[in-house]
Amino acid sequence: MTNFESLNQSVVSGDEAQVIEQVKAFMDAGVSPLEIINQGLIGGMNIVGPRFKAGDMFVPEVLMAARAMAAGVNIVKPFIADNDLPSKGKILLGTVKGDLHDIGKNLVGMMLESSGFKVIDLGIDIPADRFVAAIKEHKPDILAMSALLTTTMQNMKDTVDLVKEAGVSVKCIVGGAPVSQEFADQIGAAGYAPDAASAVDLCNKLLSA
Ligand code: B1M
Repeated sequence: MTNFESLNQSVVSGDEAQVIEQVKAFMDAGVSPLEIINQGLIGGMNIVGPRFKAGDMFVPEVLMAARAMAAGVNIVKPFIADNDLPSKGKILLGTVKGDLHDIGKNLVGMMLESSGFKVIDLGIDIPADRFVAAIKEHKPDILAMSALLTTTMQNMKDTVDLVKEAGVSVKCIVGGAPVSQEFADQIGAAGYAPDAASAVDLCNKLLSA
């Protein structure tokens, strides 16, 4: 079994150069890109979260960790997206209005891409009307929204409502740390996924139904 502890620590300490070096070494050794992401890079961010919460890490350190993680992801990403999988469907993705968190959303996008979905990522801070305009333009099968703040998750409801009002055909799904299945049910979303891998399962399920 591959030991990712040292890569985890490089992410935590925000050492971008070391993350790049270690990720390259794992790739050269033939370790699966998904394993590098899930256990090495996400594994590192999973340590950062609780430390930030406990006040043991501060915003600049968290940003450095996020940047180091993104540098690692950038190396691995082409090897996942180039899997030559047929497109299973189109997913429109974005973080809702007022919310600038994108690490989890980007992981969801990468996992979806690597599973054969075409992903259109609108980015962060996306208001409901921009989601609806993009649905009209790109005609996705699924709209996947991310929110990391209890305040911004309410904007998912605004988007679901506007999608219904606009009469566009798309399945809305939601995710992000404060979001739950109960919340998804309350706002009339078609589904909820607690993590990136579950988002892939959910999209597979919704599009095969
Ligand atoms: Co922010 N932040 N942050 N932050 N930040 C949290 C979310 C927080 C929980 C930290 C805390 O206080 N304990 C807290 C929210 C509290 C709350 O509302 N419940 C918080 C706060 C308060 C804030 C600010 C308000 C801080 C301030 O300025 N006072 C501010 C808000 C800015 C804004 O958005 N308007 C802020 C800012 C920031 C940074 C810019 C410093 C940075 C973001 C950098 C970036 O994203 N580019 C940041 C970070 C990094 C965090 C923490 C530490 C880590 C988030 C993260 O990336 N996790 C976070 C604490 C924590 O999570 N414990 C925190 C790793 C990532 C892989 O997980 O995003 O959960 P996550 O994604 C998962 C799942 O949730 C799921 O799959 C992903 C992968 O498995 N998922 C989906 C996510 N989206 C999905 C969509 C789907 C499906 C699944 O679609 C269907």
